[in-house]
Amino acid sequence: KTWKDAMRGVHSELPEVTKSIVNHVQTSLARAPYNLDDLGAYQAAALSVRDNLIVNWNSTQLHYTRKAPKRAYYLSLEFLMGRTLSNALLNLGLQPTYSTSLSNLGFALEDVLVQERDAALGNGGLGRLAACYLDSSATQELPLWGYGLRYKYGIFQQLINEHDGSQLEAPDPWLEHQNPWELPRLDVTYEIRFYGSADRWGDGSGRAVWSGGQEVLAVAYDVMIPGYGTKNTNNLRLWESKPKRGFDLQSFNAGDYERAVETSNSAAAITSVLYPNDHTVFGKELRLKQQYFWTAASLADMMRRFKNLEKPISEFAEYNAIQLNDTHPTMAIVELMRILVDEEEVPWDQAWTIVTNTFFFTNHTVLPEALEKWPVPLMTHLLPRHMQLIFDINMLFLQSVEKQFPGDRERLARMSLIEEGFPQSIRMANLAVIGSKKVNGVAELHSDLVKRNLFPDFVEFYGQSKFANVTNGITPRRWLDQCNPALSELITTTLNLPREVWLKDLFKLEGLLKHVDDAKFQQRWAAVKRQNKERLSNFVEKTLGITVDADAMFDVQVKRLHEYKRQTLNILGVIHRYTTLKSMTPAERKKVVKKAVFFAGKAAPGYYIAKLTIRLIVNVARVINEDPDTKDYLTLFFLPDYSVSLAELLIPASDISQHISTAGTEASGTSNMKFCLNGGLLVGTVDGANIEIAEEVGEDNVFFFGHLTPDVEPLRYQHTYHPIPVEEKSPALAAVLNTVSSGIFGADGIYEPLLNTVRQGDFYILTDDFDSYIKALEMVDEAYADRTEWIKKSIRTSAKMGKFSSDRAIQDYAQEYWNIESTKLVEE
Ligand code: DL6
Repeated sequence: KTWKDAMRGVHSELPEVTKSIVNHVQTSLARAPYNLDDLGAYQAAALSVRDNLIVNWNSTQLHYTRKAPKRAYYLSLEFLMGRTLSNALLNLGLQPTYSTSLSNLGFALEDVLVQERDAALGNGGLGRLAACYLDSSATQELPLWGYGLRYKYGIFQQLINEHDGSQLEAPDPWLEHQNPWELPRLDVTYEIRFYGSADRWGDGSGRAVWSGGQEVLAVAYDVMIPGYGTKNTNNLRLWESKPKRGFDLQSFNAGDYERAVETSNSAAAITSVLYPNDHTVFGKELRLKQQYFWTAASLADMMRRFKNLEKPISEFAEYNAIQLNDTHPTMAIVELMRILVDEEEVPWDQAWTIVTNTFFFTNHTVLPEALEKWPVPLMTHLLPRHMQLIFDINMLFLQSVEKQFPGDRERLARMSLIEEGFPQSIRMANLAVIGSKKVNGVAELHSDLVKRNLFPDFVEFYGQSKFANVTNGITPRRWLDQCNPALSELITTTLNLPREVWLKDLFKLEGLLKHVDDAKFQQRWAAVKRQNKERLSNFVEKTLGITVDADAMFDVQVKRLHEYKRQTLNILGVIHRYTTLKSMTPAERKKVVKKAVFFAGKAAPGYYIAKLTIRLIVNVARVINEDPDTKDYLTLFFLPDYSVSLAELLIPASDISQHISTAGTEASGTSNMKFCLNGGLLVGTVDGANIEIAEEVGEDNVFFFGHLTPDVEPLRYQHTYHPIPVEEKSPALAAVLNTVSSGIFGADGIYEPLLNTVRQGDFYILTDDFDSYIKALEMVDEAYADRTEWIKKSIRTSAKMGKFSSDRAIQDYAQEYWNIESTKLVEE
């Protein structure tokens, strides 16, 4: 049937799904069917799928309310969700039905799916992890809600300047078209106060009254999170800020229209934009406003739900566990104290016991520039009552430290919530630690560094048991089944198991190991990779207008641009390969493994060196891809505007991916898991989750290089006090730096500031790691030349990725931290 047939009054004969799509076109979109485009078809299909989600979501929420289990809440300033339609179809088991219905209406599901704009409410790993955990908690039927902000603008769109190759930023108006995946809850609102004054009761109770200032309205938007293979549908509640009143009537009546709308504009500004920095903090008032607005609204909401249970307030922690995704939501600790002490009149000590049994804190980075600190004057001005509470918490905490370590003033100074200085500032990480029941890092090595380098005093004070590890995970639904349907199909037939089984128990992939030597299976495995490489090549050709040879080895590094992630090392390595190729005879070149190198990632708009790195990559690509001597052997691409959707294209196509941070700097990394799950091999340093990946897949299936974590500090010391010239340390690297300086990738010394980060100081130890990096890449070439062995490595890698399912990670949290249980929706 064609779309037109469908519209000729034959509704009653159409299958339910087709009818529902048609109805949405006519009613929700109010569009005429005959000239409906792919975007319209996407919107109608999405609304139709949403109808299913709403039914399941409602039943789940009702079920949770009736059962009243202990709930967990995941507080994250970032949720990098990507597209929803394909995920919802998969999880609801409706993919084939919608594919057929759309096809009957004249649309191809693949064309419709790509119409959706990514929901990009996050910067990178931290936000995507939150999204994976939502998927897993719904799949595991755990009563968990996410709480975040409904930014009007997500992470900026990245453009590349055609003239000089630099990054340009444009806004991401992702809500421009209707967003079918959210339900505005105009009835769920809270008033959130800022500024004003806090007056203590002065009766020794610690209580105070906070009044005056500005009040802003938090309005809830609910995003439905379907579980895979279950009807359980969890909720992500995002808050939007709105003025409490439309505008100031007094100013309006006096004819001062600008003033009349000023407050309303400032209220709306709170949730207008996501801060685009992932490892640096700037201490801006608007950011603190975002953090408090979000945590206060979320806690008010939890409190309202808890009160409906009619349990004594002393049981709050028995019904609620709150996970702090990094320090961004730490104000929730202080806000819960405020609610308990000032509003519920709970005695201070009891209130603190409730708080410290409710919260759990995950640290996501050891980089010092990411540790949040708020100036005391700013906190006093914006949240006067919270500042009082922080001082009180600190005083009582330091008294207890003093008891355990009498007279140790330096220790007190280090552990204090207040850092001395002009002005004083509040150490949010210390507050998160003392206000939480447990603290964890996100990979074994990182959790160790958290204890040893970040919080050693706190480990001594509280003991080891408060500090633990939960290695990150990724959802195999999105990061295998959805992004790599051909591989998923091959796995299902090879394991001879329904995909529902292995997608929910990823350890089942180990069953592939017994087929590793089967030549037919190897061929099929290689054919899937090839197909994915062609899919990426087509995309590159469409977007950049450059042909990519799918026979080449695809080498990918995609992640935020950051000095510690060392994209610089990679691009310098590419230049080394290029100059080596140039120095060869044509006959010698023919023996070299052909390679296509891909980069993608955004740099924070104010991060000069990271932006300069992008510029270098783009300009090196321009030279290399045009060079007739080498272009058949080496090509280079910077794909603009990296996103979840672009990752879904790139990851299945990689032969090798690079995770090459300076040892001890990458907390975990999660894209390393995604690449390996899709049969890509890993070049990496002994850092973050790379280590655990190697433990699982075997060291002979990864390409490790570089110095280890304990070497890094001594090397930095050496660089500062006994510097050795690059020429001496690594002549190969010195030659590469000189090639860049020579101006062939851009004259006028534009890259000198970037090169100087290596030549002088070299904080990220590129000079020390360069030679072993090049060696590792040579070993990759060698291994790749033996196609059969390579394919076996690829199969073995994928087969051993069970540990890295986010289902395992979320179960760790549920059992070891939150103490919540699976609460399956049973229909009555
Ligand atoms: O835990 C998720 C992710 C890790 O995999 C990365 O290694 C880490 O860099 C990232 N951390 C951040 C920093 N955010 N803050 N603060 O994004 O977390």
